[in-house]
Amino acid sequence: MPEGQSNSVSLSGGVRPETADTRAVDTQLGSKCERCADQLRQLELATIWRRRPWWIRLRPTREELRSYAVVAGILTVIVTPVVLLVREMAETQLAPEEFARIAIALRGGFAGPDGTNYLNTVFGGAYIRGSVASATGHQPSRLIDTWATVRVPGWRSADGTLPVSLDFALPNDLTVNRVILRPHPGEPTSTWVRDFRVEVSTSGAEGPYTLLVAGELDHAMITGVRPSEVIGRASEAQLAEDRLNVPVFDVPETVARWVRLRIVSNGGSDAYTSLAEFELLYASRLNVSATTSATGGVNVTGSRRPPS
Ligand SMILES: [Ca+2]
Repeated sequence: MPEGQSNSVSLSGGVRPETADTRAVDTQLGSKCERCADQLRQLELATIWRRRPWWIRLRPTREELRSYAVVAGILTVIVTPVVLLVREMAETQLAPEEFARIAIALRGGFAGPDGTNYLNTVFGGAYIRGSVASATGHQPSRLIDTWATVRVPGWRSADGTLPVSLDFALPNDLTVNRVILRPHPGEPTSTWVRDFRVEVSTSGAEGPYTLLVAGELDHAMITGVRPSEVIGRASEAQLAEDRLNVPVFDVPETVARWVRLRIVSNGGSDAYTSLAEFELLYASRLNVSATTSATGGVNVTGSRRPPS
């Protein structure tokens, strides 16, 4: 055998002399077989993947898991603050004034069936001072929170002292022509305000004050439901349903900035005096029949609202 050659077995089974050419051919055949083997493995894997059991088919792929994680992260970022806000709102007890602000916003304005009440806190009215102490939880601000329902406490004096003087301020000079005093439906009628005077001033909180109306709240003219105490939250409709029907006191148009309510007598109680709401309003198209008195105001005995 010449040098540089070796024997190898040929495909025909004979002995083939190994040369540089035969080694090159073997190398090409070997690489081609490796590619064939890879393709066969790929085909086998594809067949196994297609024939995989159903429970394996249900398993998410890594890419799917990554997508799910991204979506879950986005939802967590968006939903968590909303959930916390809703929970905080559900646990927050709204003050009557805040509830009134929401109710007025939902109603779309301050004007109600009796006119526009300028004295409520949402409009800008404020309590200044009183001549007597008030009972705990029944402060004078309850007189201008818009509510006259058994579900919201009203004002109570600390004792039976009479007369009582309570001063308030409007947000600015405003023309008014109606006064309404709403008793609290949950309070004994003996504590309800009976004789009263409303005086107004444009000079200052110290006065001088001019009589706007001296009236008697005739309890016999007050009608409506007087439910027993209700516990728990209530919607605006429920808050309004036990509001009593009360007389209104219509007066000539008068400009006012400071307002003094003087409660002269009540229904006979010597324990305390109560009132749910004190309203000073402007109502359009009034038919005012009151007579101007010598004091510059009018004396009116509680009369029902004129027909509209
Ligand atoms: Ca009230």
